[in-house]
Amino acid sequence: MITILAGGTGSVKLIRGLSKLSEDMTIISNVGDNIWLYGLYVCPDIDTILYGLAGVLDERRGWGIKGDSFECLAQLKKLGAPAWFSLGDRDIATHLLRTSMIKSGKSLLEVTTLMRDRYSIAAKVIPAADSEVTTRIMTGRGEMHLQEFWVKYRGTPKVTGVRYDGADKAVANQDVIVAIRNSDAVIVAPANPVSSIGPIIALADLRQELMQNREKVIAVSPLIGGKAFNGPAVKYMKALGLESSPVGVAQYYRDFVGKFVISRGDHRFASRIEALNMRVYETNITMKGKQDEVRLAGDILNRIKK
Ligand code: FO1
Repeated sequence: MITILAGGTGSVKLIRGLSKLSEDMTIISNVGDNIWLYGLYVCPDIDTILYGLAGVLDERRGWGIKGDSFECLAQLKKLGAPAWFSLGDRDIATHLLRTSMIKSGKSLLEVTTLMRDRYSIAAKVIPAADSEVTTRIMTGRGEMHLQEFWVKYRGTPKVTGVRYDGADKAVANQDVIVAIRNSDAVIVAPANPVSSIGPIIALADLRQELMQNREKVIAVSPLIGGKAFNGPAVKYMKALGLESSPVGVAQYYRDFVGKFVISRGDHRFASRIEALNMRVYETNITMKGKQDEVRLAGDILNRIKK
């Protein structure tokens, strides 16, 4: 049994690869980028994982449903509503169902499990917490929701800090704790450490459980050299005073990660990561197509067995 800590776009490739090789898989999804829009509860990372595993993800964008239309959004624009977040028409069905179930008393986990069943997804998908934990970005233009920073302002404002609103009061889903405890390995996906993994490890009980299982936690670097595969990882890392390299990511994870996977071309960083009491594995961590996803997943599973 394996457990994966995951964000959205960056994580889904490895998750898909692992799903082809492992039958017993639990995915712990980030909830920090969830946002309320037009009265709807939108959970981008949960949806990207579900759509990715169901084979309906828009691969070009890395989010939303492939072939979706945006008629509702166009109409909202006509009515003068703020329309900076592109919700597709079919995607809106997910948010409508989720919001109505939550309003009638269901938990985010119950809603996610229903969606997973409807898509016949074998892997368990568990939101890190049922209560709201929201990633807020401190910028030169003031504090804002992560989606406002990334989508509305296109990631341009200067970032001075990041905080996870609600994390101090939130408790992790119990299924998450049990999954970490019972898994043969816990994989930290190559996701943005600050905005995708950060909100998950900000939950004190979850972090504690990971720390107690450090030897079986294996993280895949989301950076090659000083560059992230996509998104603003480097910008957030710099704001937190972290070195923008695989070493900076390893330092951020040092309390709860025992094994760290880096690109073969990043061999020069290996000794500094080993000095954090981590075992370092070097391989090709680029995933350009479905074959790459399965290759990297296989590589990681082989390392776990050793
Ligand atoms: N990202 C964008 O850059 N622009 C969008 O308009 C946008 C809409 C959107 C709608 C649904 C959804 O699930 C994700 C969406 N994303 C969009 C992606 C999202 O902002 C982030 O990339 C994730 O939250 C990070 O994992």
